[in-house]
Amino acid sequence: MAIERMLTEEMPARVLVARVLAEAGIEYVFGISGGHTGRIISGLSQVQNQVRMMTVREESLAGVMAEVYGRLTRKPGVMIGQGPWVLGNGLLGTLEAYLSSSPMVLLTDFSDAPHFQLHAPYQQATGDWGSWDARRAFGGVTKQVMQAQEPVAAVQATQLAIKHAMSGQPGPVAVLFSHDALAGDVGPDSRPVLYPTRFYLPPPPPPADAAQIAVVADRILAAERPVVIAGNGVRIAQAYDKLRALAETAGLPVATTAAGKGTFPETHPLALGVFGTFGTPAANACIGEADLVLVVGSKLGPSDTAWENTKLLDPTRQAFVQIDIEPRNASWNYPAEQVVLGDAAQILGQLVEAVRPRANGRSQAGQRRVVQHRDKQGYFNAPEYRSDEKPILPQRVIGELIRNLPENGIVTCDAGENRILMTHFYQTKAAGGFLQAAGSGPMGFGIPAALGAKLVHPDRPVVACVGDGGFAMTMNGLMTAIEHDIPITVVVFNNHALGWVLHGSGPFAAEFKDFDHAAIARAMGCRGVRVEDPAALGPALQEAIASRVPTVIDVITSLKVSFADITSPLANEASQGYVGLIMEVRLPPEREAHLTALAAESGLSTEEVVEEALVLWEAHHARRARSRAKHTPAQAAARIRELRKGNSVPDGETIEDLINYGRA
Ligand SMILES: Cc1ncc(C[n+]2csc(CCOP(=O)(O)OP(=O)(O)O)c2C)c(N)n1
Ligand SMILES: [Mg+2]
Repeated sequence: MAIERMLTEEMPARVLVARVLAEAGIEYVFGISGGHTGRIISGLSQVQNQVRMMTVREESLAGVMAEVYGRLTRKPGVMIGQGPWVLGNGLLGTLEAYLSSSPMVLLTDFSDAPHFQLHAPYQQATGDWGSWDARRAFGGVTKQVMQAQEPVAAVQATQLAIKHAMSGQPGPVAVLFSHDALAGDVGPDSRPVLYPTRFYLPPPPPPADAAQIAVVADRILAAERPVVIAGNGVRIAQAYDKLRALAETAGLPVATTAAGKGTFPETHPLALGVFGTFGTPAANACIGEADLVLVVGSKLGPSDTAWENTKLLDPTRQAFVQIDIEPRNASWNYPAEQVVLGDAAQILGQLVEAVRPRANGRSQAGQRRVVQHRDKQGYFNAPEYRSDEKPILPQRVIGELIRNLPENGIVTCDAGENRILMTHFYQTKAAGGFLQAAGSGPMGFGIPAALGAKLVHPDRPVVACVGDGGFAMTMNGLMTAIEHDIPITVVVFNNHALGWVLHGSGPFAAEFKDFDHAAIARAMGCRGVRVEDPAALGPALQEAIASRVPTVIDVITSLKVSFADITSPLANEASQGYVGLIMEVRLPPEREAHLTALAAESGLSTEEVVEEALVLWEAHHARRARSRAKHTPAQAAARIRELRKGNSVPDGETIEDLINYGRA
């Protein structure tokens, strides 16, 4: 059948841009009107029954909501707004989409004024003298930048942006509209001719070559200790079911990357949880002894792989098979014996069929290996899940989330120590139940991510888990939740600090005052409760989920557990002093000699002295932050008296001095 033209009559370009989105099946546009994009938004008013405009309170929320919409639906999430603010404020989600391969389209503008372009009108982004350069700026953080200078191009660029965002490895594409592009009309006889948007939606990639699938199936069946590493690519490809089918058919234990957490239920008898730097010891043990590693949709970045510790992953003793949509991701950080390029869902489906006839008994064998590792290393069974301590331990908060969220619940994470603890301790019950930034790690991600996830899955309870730092960055998302009736729950791990920073490099510039986030939420029209008693947390969660009103639960949490406590020894061993992720103590050179002397005098190792200094430093911090550290001031004083005994601390040294040894 012949292909029809897009238009039968003349229409304004701004309306056609909106129509393209509707034709692509995109249900939401997130943003704030500004510059020339106001015209597109007025165009959107004409397709309201298909595309809903979600006005947010700040562009960073629009960016994250769009990114998450793209990640969960495979359709581009659209952010709209004026150039400078989509670039600057909206960067959180754009960068995340760029690094984690989420399809996204940015509809933004040059803020140019016709005739005056060379005289640098206010806010102009053409790159001419006196204006800023949107092409260059967006070029560094998107897959592609398109520009539209006249009406036909406005429509065409929108169609092509959708195509580019979805093709191959997905990502964000920016469309920069000039004033003139949105000011005119387009007719059926336009040059070039416009065609309906469905022809620009990329077809699914072709299936993998059958002969190669057969080879990979043979390798899987021949392996004695095969294991799967599932990454965020499984989520983008919506391959949850196929992953599960392959794991069950071939008896493959499944670990995920941190970004891939939530692609395989961690309650499944073949699940190992997250592996690597902040992973479960069971996952790391099983992967370390694997003879075949099937990597699905993961770049295997060093921060995931315990800094490429060869005790974990080592292609000289393990066969790697890698499934990826992007050739440049395959055989990148680890050489793979077999690379299967294509769509993860499709390839996993092909593999299921190929192994099924010969997979007898494999499922049981895989489960036995998982049980062994879980029994030996433990698996989501930390006693702290039920700790009654006050302030409440983060593990207890996570335990309550596990116990009180229904099977289909979704949690979204922010950045910070709370995210690392969630990654390590939270046990997902269903595929799709966990979402965190996969590429970058921005604070302020959790709330807009929950809003985006709730729009995609209105029938699943969605809980954003955020730190007090991250909460403040995007708490205006609660206004959007009220305005657009998006009933999410927000759990604040309120430790009055940038916990990650505090445990990484000390309390300087890392402490916060106590704010009543529940009261802030109530003032916005949400429900808000503060929880200081661990026993009150479960009921608070139950009520929040049942209420169907946006709710903030402000939980006063302890700083007692640090990311260092759950960092895999494999990562510490291989990090080679990588600063910023692995807690380490560096001393200025003049202190180094003193430390050695102190160690010699005290009979302790230098490591022990440093450890002691750190404890004292925490105690010092604890005094100021009302005792939330391992040692009370009294215990700390006793300890330093002990050190002073036997002259281990030279006269004239103050506690303050000793404390300072622990500081970078
Ligand atoms: C937007 C942004 N700014 C700064 C950082 C660096 N950073 C990572 S974690 C963190 C501390 C987060 O504090 P909070 O949200 O209270 O969580 P906690 O670590 O206390 O659990 C900081 C500053 C970041 N990741 N993102
Ligand atoms: Mg905090």
